[in-house]
Amino acid sequence: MLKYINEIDPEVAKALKNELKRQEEVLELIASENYAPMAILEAQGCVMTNKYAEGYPGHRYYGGCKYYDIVEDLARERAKQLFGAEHVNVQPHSGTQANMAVYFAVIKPGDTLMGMKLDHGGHLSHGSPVNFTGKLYNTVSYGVDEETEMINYENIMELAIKYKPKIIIAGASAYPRTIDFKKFKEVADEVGAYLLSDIAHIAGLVAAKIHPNPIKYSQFVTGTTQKTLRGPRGGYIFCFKEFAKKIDSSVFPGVQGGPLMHEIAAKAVCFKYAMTKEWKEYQKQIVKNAKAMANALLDNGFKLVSGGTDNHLMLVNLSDKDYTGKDAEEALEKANITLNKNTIPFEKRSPFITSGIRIGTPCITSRGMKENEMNIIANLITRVLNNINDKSVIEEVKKEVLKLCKDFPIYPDL
Ligand code: DSN
Repeated sequence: MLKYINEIDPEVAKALKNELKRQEEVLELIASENYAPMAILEAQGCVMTNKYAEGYPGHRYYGGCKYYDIVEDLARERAKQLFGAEHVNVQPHSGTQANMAVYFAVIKPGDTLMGMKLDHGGHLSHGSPVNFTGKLYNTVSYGVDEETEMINYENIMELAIKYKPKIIIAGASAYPRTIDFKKFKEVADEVGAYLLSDIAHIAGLVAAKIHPNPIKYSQFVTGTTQKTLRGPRGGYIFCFKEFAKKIDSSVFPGVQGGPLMHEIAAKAVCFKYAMTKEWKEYQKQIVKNAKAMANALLDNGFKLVSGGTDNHLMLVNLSDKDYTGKDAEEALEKANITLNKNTIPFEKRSPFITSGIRIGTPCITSRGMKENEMNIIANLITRVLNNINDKSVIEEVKKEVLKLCKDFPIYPDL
């Protein structure tokens, strides 16, 4: 493994080997991460990294793009078929760039954009003041209901009527419940706004038809391939046919230059995987595992934001504990359990400290783990957090984590 890197650059080779070991030996619960299958890694490390292919299939600004056209067309056709879309652009380098291309296509600086508050589960590119969206646009944010901790569609309607946004963003990066895209469409229609549904987190569930699909309700749908979809890092934009030209020219030459064609090859492979029966079963298992983990944590005395989960993630509310989200993240990391501290709705602490942790099941499901392992992991988490300052308990849990990881390898061929 890494024959050529070893020869030219032993320092990088060492870091790569250590990272593989780390991934194999850690229970990865970060909700936005996953393990790309070998076929995807192969595509990402292929000769298509060598060439410029600015433009689109059949209309390139460089010669020699015959095979690039084949690969991009395959990615586009598969993505459209998978999600039932009229048009897709698979060139955005990331989810944020996909969102940027949509905004640049249809709204102007100073226009009003409405998205979910970051500390209620939204994403930076949905209007956060520290993001370009917060700097370029007039932003209005909606949150979750204080009592149910779920999206309150009546409140969104009231806000939309009051502030008249040009674009409304439905979607989140830390929301454990089903999103009702039809209701978002009713709000958008009421005020004449565009609807952008950002499915980055839930794309795999949507493609497997276990979460409602926003395609028919939204002029624009953006997402990434690296999360529940289990593909390479990258973005895409679906849109109604009438916006196809606008979106394509907003991506290139609007916000990007040459597409990352090796990533697009990997996206094509990812969409092919996503059409298989096994892959749909895998998506179902992600959700079953999340529910099993949520129930086990509730049984162990933890509070969950909104009381549970419908998708691949949950938010544990630690505000009744004598430790913070940061403390929990650090203690669990010592036991080889990786997750991220996360703000909870109506958070009182800073985003660097927080009163919550976010737990996702895509990675551990990719390892082949099922409900039984979710109970074991929930108990390991509980043992660490109930003994957060006890080094010997953390050491014992780490040993059990290492054993579990060994029984469920990620990359036996590497
Ligand atoms: N930063 C990602 C997440 O962790 O949810 C979203 O882009």
